Amino acid sequence: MTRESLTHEELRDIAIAAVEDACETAKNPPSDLGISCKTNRNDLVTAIDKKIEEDIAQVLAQQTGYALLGEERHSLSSFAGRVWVLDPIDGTMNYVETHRDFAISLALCEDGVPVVAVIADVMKGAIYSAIKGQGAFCGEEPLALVDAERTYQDAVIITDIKEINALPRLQQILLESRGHRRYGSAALEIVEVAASRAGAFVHLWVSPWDIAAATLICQEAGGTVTRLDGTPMDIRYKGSVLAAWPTVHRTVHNRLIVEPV
Ligand code: 2AM
Ligand code: CA
Repeated sequence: MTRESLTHEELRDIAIAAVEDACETAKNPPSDLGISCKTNRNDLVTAIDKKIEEDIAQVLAQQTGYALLGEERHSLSSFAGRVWVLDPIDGTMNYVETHRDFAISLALCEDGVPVVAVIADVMKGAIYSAIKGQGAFCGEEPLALVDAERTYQDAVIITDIKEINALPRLQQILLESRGHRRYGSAALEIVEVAASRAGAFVHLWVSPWDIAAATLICQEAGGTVTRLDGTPMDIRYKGSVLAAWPTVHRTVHNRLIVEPV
């Protein structure tokens, strides 16, 4: 068997096994997390982020040989062909401070398009996965398709104070909705949309590793994932994200971007 002939199912199983091992690493840290700041005092990395990235990189290199983009230490020269995209801990602030709502997010992309996705909600012990064209799963259970008709007035919306400040029209939408929430892990927040627990996730600045896996899981559950201006999601680039149930997506995009004030 050549590496190119590995099927999406085989690659999903390789990804799930690597992520499950990493969950054990995340749940059993040494007493000193080795915390350091990156771009600012709230942009953290720990020794566990780095260890998980190294461990998963090693397993994937050995079992597949494909290139890896990882948040902490792995860059790419190109997204051509099969490429893994890894966030070893999405929600590092939660890992350090709240001890919940952090994820391990791993996607396989083909020419920049996610085709296999695995996201672990580490503390809940839940593994979400998807293969392009085959639906989304939580463990062995298929995720039900999201309600394409339901409106934002009947939905919780996930967003952050930065977005509320930057997008004045968002405030009124939130007031008309069932309320807003924020968990602090973009991958898990998009999974909330996929699992029908929230109608939309609005974020101004996400990176490829935050959204590669979550985009596929949400789309496979019937959600719509674009940039905030409605242009298609291209996970190769940093930018905004609007992930939502179809009607919620249409109306939130309209209210935020299209309708005149
Ligand atoms: P992280 O924990 O991997 O850094 C919290 O606001 C969410 O946004 C998390 O998913 C976090 O991922 C991500 N995030 C934090 N800082 C970011 C940045 N500078 N660019 C993109 N995403 C960021
Ligand atoms: Ca991270």
